[in-house]
Amino acid sequence: MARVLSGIQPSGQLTLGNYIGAIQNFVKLQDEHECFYMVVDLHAVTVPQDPAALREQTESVAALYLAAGVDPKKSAIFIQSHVPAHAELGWIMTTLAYMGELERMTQYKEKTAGKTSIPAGLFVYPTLMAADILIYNADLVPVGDDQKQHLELTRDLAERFNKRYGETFRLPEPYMPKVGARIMSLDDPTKKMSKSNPNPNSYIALLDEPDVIRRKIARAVTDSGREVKYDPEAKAAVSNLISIYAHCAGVTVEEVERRYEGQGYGQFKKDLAEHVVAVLEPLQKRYREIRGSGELVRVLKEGAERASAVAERTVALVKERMGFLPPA
Ligand code: AQP
Repeated sequence: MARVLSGIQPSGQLTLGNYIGAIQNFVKLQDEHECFYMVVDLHAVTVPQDPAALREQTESVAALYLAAGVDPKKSAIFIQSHVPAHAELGWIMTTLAYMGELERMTQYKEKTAGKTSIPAGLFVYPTLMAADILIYNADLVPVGDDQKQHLELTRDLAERFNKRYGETFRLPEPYMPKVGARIMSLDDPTKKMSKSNPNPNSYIALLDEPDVIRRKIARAVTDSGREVKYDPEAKAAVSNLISIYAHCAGVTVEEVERRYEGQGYGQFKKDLAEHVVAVLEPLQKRYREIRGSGELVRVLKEGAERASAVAERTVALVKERMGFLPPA
């Protein structure tokens, strides 16, 4: 069975971008693959986090996985820092990477633009991500388009290791949605929807109340003209809303265009809000039930045990291949 690995940072409230770009595929893949889904808290601290908020968000992300339909009987759900082998292989990957290739990472450039004090963790983030994936010898990584470059680096590091020390790692492939691999901000369609954006009107949080969702969509920027037409170049804002609609209503982009032919943006936006609410309301209900039960503690413990068994084996092999002296 092919193996799948992915994770999300507990660096804020999860957004519809995280859901469409990643979590929907987590659920889709778990029936026919061996899946490992983690909450990547070690990545979140590459920028400063308030300790109480980090604890709350870490639990919240794990509960959202369950609420969205990730099934702990099929998938290992765990917290990255509960499997210390990630940090150990992360260091080893850092020693394989070159400064130049890390400096080329778009996400690093975006997150550090205009800053003078840049945390070193932000710079080496992709080497820890490479370790996260390679430690499970994952075949597939469900991610949004923004993570594709990091995945390419992961493949390069795996190949470098294999060449130097002998065949050890499988080369992972990205698994992305065809439409909506990059959901854009509601207030600026040139930026991706991001949970750490300081403007909450730029994203729909998975836990936003229905009325908040309706208000945010009503306010979302559109393009000039009034045609509901998918054209990411000329009509970036409306195309983004069409992608969201298509995902939430479970229809194609062409079907969305057909439904709103000659109707303008008003009705389209109203219906879009209702489709988003219809997806998120039941998810929120399940989320509240999960948070109110003791289920999460058990799921995360079992998930970490399953993940550790695989991760520790990989790290032991890597260290042996590299010539680390084993403990007596
Ligand atoms: N806007 C998006 N469209 C499609 N996919 C997205 N993802 C994130 N935003 C979008 C996918 O969600 C997964 C988790 O991402 P992450 O939390 O590890 O980091 P990120 O990509 O940096 O996500 P955010 O929301 O933008 O977080 P912050 O603001 O903390 O940096 C990944 O698979 C990502 O592709």
